[in-house]
Amino acid sequence: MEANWIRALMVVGFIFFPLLVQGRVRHYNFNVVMKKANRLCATKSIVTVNGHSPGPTLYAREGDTVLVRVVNHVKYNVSIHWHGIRQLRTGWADGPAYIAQCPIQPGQNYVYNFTITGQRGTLFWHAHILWLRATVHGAIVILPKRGVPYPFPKPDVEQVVILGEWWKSDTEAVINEALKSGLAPNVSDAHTINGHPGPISSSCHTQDVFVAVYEIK
Ligand SMILES: [Cu+2]
Repeated sequence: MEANWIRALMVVGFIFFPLLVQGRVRHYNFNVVMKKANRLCATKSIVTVNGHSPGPTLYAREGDTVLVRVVNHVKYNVSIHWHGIRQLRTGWADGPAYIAQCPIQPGQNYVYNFTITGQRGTLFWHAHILWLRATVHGAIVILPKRGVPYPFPKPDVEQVVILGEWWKSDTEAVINEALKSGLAPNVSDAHTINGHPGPISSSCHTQDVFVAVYEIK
């Protein structure tokens, strides 16, 4: 009778202990697609992840494994770098094109597979080829393991803030021109908060303004 108990406990332990130690697997789909964007009284097509710039925020806990399937639907070669993530024995998931991997060609896909070990906080991901990072970027929020607090009081609200830049012209044209001439690339037309320049010159488009919605409990 007692042996059965021990056996049952061992079975439960074998199932749940690895879950506690290793964490969950988090799946994300990144569809790299073109999208029309209106900013600073001008419209242009930009490269995005899932039609948004900044793209989706990744959420994971320390110890989790992150799987991101990137499908390339644009005419450019693409790769994504997980900025600040320690790639322990997963160098092929780091992202720099022609260094850690061959870029993902148009019509192709690639699954980034890495485990987050020994780090927490907010990092970011971005394209790591050409100048696609101008619009292909987003945040990675790494929460502590369940039951482990941050070393500061729990905030009332949390908001991801990504600072970027906006060029009215196509960013690939900007970098190509600079490489051809040998001169510095044209400076951007505006800085952005979460992809929005703000109503700086005039407010042609509602997309110029970033609006944060808070629910304070
Ligand atoms: Cu980076």
